[in-house]
Amino acid sequence: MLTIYSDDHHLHHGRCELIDGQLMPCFEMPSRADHVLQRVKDRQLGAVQAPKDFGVAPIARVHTDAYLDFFKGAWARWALTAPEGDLLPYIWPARTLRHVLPKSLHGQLGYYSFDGGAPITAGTWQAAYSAAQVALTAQAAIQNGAYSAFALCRPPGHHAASDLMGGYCYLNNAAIAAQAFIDQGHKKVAILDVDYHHGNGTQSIFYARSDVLFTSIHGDPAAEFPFFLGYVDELGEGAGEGFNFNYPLAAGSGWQQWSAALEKACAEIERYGADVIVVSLGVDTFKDDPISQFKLDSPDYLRMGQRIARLGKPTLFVMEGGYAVEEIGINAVNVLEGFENA
Ligand code: B3N
Ligand code: ZN
Repeated sequence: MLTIYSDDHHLHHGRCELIDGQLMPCFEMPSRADHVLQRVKDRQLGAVQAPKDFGVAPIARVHTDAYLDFFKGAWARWALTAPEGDLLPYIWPARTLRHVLPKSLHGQLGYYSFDGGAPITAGTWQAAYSAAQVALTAQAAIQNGAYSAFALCRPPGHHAASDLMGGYCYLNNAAIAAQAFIDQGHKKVAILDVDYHHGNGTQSIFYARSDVLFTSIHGDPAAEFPFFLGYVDELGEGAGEGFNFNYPLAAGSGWQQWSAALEKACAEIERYGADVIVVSLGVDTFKDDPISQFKLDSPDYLRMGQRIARLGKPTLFVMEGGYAVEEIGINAVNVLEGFENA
C-alpha cells in the first residue's frame, strides 16, 4: 500500500495541555507519526511518497475562508506580543454569550475553537496544511486507480469542523479527502471513523448531506471527549437524515463489543452502496492508550483491517489519534496489513 507522508508535521509540537488541573506535555506529539512511519518501513508496506501541493482550494471546500484566514495568520499576530508560550484560547462563546466575532486575537481564537486542546505554534499552520495535502495526495492516488492508500497525517483532523479547531485538530483531513472524491465525480462516499473519540467535526461537516455517509464507533460521549456530540440519536438532518450513524460504546469495551459495532457500521455502508471509503484511522482504542478506555489488542487491528477489506471498495486510510507511542505504529500498520492480506 502506498503511504503519503510529510516531514512538515515536526513543525507542530504543542508544549502543553491542561489535564486534571495541571499543564502536562501534549499527548499529541511528533514521535507519534515518526513511529508509524518507521513501522511502515520496517514492514515494507509499500512506497512512501511526499505529498503534492493542491493549494488551499480543496481545503476551502470544507473550511470557511474566514477560519482559514484566521488560522493562517494567528501565530504572526501572537508573535507581535513576544509570547513565551503557545497560542491557546481561554474563552468560548458558550450558551449565554453572543456568537459575534471580536477584533481581539483571543476573542477570535475563542470564536474559532471549541476547547483548549489545539495549541497554535509557529509551525502549526504549515504542519496542518501539509497534513491536508498528504490526505489529498493519497486521495488522488485512489482517484487515479490505486485500490488503497494511507495518508499518514499529523496533526489529526476529525474533531475540526468547518470553522472550529479543537481536540488536537485544525484541518479535517478525512473530510477534505471525502469532499475531493465528491468533487471528482464520486456520488457516494462513506466515512468509517474508528478512532476512540467521536469525529464531531466530520459529522458536523456532512450532517445535512446524503452524498457522504458518516459512521463512527467511539467512547460514549456521555462519559468521554468530545461529550457534546456522538450520541446514537444523531441520524443526520434535512437531506442528510438517515446518513449519520453513531455507535457509542462503554468504557472497557474490547474486541467483542467493538467488532459487533463494526458489523453494524459495515452493514450501513453496504446498504448505502458507497463507491469509496475513507477510514478515519485512530488507534487510541488500544488497551494501553494513556487517554482512552477501550481494550483492543494489537492482533485486533489485523482483524479490523480484514473486515474493512471485505467491504470490497477502494479505501483511503487517514491517520487520526493514538497515544501509546511505542505501539501506535504496530497497531496502525496492522490495520493496513490486515486490509491488504484479507
Ligand atoms: O480526554 C482527555 C484525557 C483523558 C484522560 C487523560 N489521562 C488519563 C491522562 C488525559 C486526557 N482529554 C481531552 C482531550 C482529548 C482529545 C482527544 C483527541 C483525539 O484523539 N481525538 O481522536
Ligand atoms: Zn482519538
